[in-house]
Amino acid sequence: MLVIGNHVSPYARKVLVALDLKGLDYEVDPIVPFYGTDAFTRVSPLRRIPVLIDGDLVLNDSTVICEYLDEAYPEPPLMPRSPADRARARWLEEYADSRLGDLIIWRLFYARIVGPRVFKTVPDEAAIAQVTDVELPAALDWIEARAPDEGFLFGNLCTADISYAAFFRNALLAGWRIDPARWPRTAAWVARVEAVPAFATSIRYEQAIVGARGHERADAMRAAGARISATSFGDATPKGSIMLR
Ligand SMILES: N[C@@H](CCC(=O)N[C@@H](CS)C(=O)NCC(=O)O)C(=O)O
Repeated sequence: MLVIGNHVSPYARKVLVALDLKGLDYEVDPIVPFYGTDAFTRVSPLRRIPVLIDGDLVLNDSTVICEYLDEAYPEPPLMPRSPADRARARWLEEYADSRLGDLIIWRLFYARIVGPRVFKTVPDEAAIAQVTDVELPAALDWIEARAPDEGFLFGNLCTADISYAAFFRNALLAGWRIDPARWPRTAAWVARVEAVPAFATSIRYEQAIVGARGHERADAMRAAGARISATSFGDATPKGSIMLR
């Protein structure tokens, strides 16, 4: 199997952690999506990571990919068992993917890190403060009421747990940390997810590539021990983003 994507994307990280939890063999093409080639557009029409290629199956969207992995490779399961809990897990994952995606990825991480580095944009500090001081704390209040006292959301680790911990890594990379005095259950739960070996591995790769430029990431990940694909869907110069246009 091939994953196009890298551990600095919370969506790609979710898939990479799921693959490791299931002990599956895969290679990574750790491109930054804005640098994708025309071949990347053919496998990812929104020019987004992650993409999973399993034989002749090409899949987009981290949630779709994780559900496929869980059905095709059921052990260990990454969804709870009962239909009601499965539905709850999907909603919690969706909240993370859409609300935390909007706040942490588009309005914080992209504004502070990706935009200035890739597109030479200047951060709008007032817009960032609205996220860090108002909207993200409100989202944390909502999450805190649902965070588990111990263990994970539904007993065993599931995709939704991975999703939350993945977004909070990007918040941290952009300088925002969960305050354990204000959101103690969330802080402790996210720390438990980060300590799961497959997630801890993803942090090691994240640290290896976070400072590297797009075209240096494959070498940085190879040096850290990852299996990197021989060919790449990435280019040397950015082509742009549907979202940031
Ligand atoms: N719903 C998608 C979202 C994927 C996504 O937005 N990925 C970001 C990286 S964090 C991306 O590829 N952005 C490139 C762009 O929008 O131009 C999923 O769950 O996979």
